[in-house]
Amino acid sequence: MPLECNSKVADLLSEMAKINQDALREVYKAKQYAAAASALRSLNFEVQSIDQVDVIPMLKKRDGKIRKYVQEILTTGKLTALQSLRQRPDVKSCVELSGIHGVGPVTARKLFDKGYKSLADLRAPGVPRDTLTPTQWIGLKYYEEFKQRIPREEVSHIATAVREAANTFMKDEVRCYCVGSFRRGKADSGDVDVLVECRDVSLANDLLMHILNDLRAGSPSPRSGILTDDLQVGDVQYMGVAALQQPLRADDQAPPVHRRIDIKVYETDAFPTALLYFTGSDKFNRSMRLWAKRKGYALQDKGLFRDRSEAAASRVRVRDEKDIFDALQLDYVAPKDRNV
Ligand code: DCP
Ligand code: MG
Ligand code: MN
Repeated sequence: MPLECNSKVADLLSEMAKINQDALREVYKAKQYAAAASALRSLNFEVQSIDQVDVIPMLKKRDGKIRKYVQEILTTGKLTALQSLRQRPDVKSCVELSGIHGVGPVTARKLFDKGYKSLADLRAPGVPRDTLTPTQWIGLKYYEEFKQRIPREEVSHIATAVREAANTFMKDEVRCYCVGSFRRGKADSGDVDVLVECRDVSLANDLLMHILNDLRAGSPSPRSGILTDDLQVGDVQYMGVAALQQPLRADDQAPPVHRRIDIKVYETDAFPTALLYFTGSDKFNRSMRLWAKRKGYALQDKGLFRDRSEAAASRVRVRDEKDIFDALQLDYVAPKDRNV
């Protein structure tokens, strides 16, 4: 259970991080704010006076800026530096524009400099096609929908459709997992992540194309129309948009919400490491990768390698996630415990 006061301080610091990342393009500062916020969130006691933050090394220095901000929030409940940043028109615009899927901070700033200061400006009639890439136009179209969290039940329905599509390609069942935050047990997710196994690596692209065609409008399958737009179609990786064709509950009148979906196909040998990687969290991955590196291994989505060369010959044979933990002399961590 997060502690109320700590999360209030942390939320304001997270907003500073976001503004530094998306609008000011101060990447280093953004990381500092985010790190301080996450350290505060992980404390097991409520911070009431500034001396108590001494347990966080990066906040220990007396004249540190973030420490002073924390102090201000603790005593006044506000952060004036943040309040004035929020008022700046360029900051407001860049935060809004970089919320469009596919628009990074640099593009957001360019759009702002060209005079596009809001979503509404980009949605106005007569905006030239080449103002955004095709992917960014789709991001703009579904801006509000992509911002909504996806309930677990809906994630599961969309992933099931992908699994059913995959299983019409091969005679034997293929392994198909709904990964990301869903597999870590979260009640809702930001997108739908699906990992599909292909036993014959030479058929991986065929399998992915088969799945996509099965789910697109106009296919004869009962799942037709679930995929509504493509963002990026790679050989074995797909990023796109999905929407359920029927509401989850019969009495639900609202039209289906468009969701971000990622589908990835991996060969059997790489499947366990891909499963580990795409289950995350990204922080959990970072610490496990670092651990592997210290032991002389290279841990990637494509495999666990005995040395840094990542040559096929140095690939460690793993049949499941447990084998990866074993090889690295780690106790197995269940997906629900990887939410670090
Ligand atoms: N991943 C990673 N590093 C990245 C991006 C992704 O290690 N830079 C891995 C870990 C993630 C997984 O891929 O858990 C899926 O990426 P998502 O961005 O979909 O993140 P989650 O599914 O964890 O969260 P969300 O609910 O926001 O989708
Ligand atoms: Mg996800
Ligand atoms: Mn994803």
